[in-house]
Amino acid sequence: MSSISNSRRKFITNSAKGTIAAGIGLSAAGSFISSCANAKNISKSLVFTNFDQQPLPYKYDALENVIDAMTMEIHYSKHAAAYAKNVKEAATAEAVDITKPLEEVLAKISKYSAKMRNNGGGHYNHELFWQCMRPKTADNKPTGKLAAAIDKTFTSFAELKKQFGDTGKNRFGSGWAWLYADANKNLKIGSTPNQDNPLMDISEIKGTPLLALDVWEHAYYLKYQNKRPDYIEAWWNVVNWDFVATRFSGI
Ligand code: MN3
Repeated sequence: MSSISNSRRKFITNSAKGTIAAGIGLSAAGSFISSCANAKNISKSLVFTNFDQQPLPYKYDALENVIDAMTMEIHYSKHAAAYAKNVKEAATAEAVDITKPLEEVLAKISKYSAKMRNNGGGHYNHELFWQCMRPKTADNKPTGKLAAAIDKTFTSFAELKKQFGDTGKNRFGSGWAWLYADANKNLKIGSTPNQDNPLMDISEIKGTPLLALDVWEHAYYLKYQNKRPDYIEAWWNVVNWDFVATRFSGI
């Protein structure tokens, strides 16, 4: 009797776990679909709800050959989650209306605290970074108007990769490499330190971010250790050029 009860209990527990796992799978699929739908609608703005961290648009192991699952999990659920939590704290302390786009705060970041600058930038940069990636595809490269603009500006996609890669490699310490559009809609490549970005009024480079690469050690150290150039070279395989093209068409 007792053993029947135990196996029944075990069955129920396992069934519950199965249901939860299936739920997570569906929810991840749903958020992936909705983020694709959102990507069609966004132009300059990323879609946030009350500065909340959005669901990752793929599973932790989806980029495994380029970014290992443990790095992705720690990066998303620890580092990026902390920026999201802390920017909301800063927003409460500094009476910021979190129903408005975070971009509006970043554009006037010189008027806010260092906590807002570091965590507002951190939150925005990571939300953009996740969407700038997708599972590895063969012959991954930009197409259409974006490809034409890249050829016009940099002479070739290979040259864009070289300049962007060098910018990421040469960022001393922690920071980001960017492909962005300046006020005249010209494509530019640049880098920012820490969690700054081209939307910020204090930034040396200014414009609309199109493609973001995190070159903080936490983004690559478990798999690549000190070899940041290897991480950057591999990263081109998972760039979501459709997302970048959508942002480019919206500026
Ligand atoms: Mn990071």
